[in-house]
Amino acid sequence: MFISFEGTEGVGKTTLIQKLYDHFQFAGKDVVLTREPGGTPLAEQIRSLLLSVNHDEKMSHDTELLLMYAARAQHLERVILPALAEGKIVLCDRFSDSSFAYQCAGRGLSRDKLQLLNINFVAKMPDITFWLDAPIELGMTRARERGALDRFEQEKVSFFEKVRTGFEEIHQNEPERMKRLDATQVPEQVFKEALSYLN
Ligand code: Z5A
Repeated sequence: MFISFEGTEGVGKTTLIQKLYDHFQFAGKDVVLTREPGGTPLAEQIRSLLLSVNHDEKMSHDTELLLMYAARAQHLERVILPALAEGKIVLCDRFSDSSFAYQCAGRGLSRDKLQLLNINFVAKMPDITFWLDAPIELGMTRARERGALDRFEQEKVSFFEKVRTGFEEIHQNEPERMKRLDATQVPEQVFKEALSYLN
């Protein structure tokens, strides 16, 4: 089973994934925990490029989109597809829904561009996606206690509001795959809600 986790920053994706990882391991399942952008050494290098604020020039939106998919292609081929072929459970912190929410809804890139990339480079979509939803300010407050902000975290609230609308749109279009979790709840409750969809 391929499970992805989506949402705006600081909503608790990493926290939930860790709980589910522990849960599956305790149950004796073979489980792989991974993330995007990243998940392989090469894709992690692309992640560094994407998140770095130390570029001398502004990264174009198209470049950002293509780097996301370059990392994803590597990640799918090297990690996700082999793990699924071996019958493992894959827990992935963000996947292509993030590209729709951030690069299309957030940055304003056309859906046609994204669709072209998905059709050609995404051989497998998640079986289930958890969208952790919470007001933008709540996630920002949680996440920003960590310190230095990456290139995405430096965006304004209005950008993240658009991103949230993007996730809402996917949820409306694909309610069977994308489940909305109320991320304002305490972590234990978010975990229980997620489990209820898996049992
Ligand atoms: N991006 C993109 O644009 N396009 C793409 O296709 C992809 C990604 C794949 C990096 O992602 C950036 O890449 C991302 C979008 C872009 N940028 N942004 N924003 P990332 O997933 O690495 O970055 P992130 O979203 O900023 O992750 P995060 O800040 O680590 O958030 P999180 O994993 O959802 O939250 P957390 O680490 O579990 O929790 C944050 C804090 O809140 C922490 O102190 C927890 O202890 C606390 N927490 C967690 N849950 C709770 C609850 N329920 N109550 C109270 N406190 C909580």
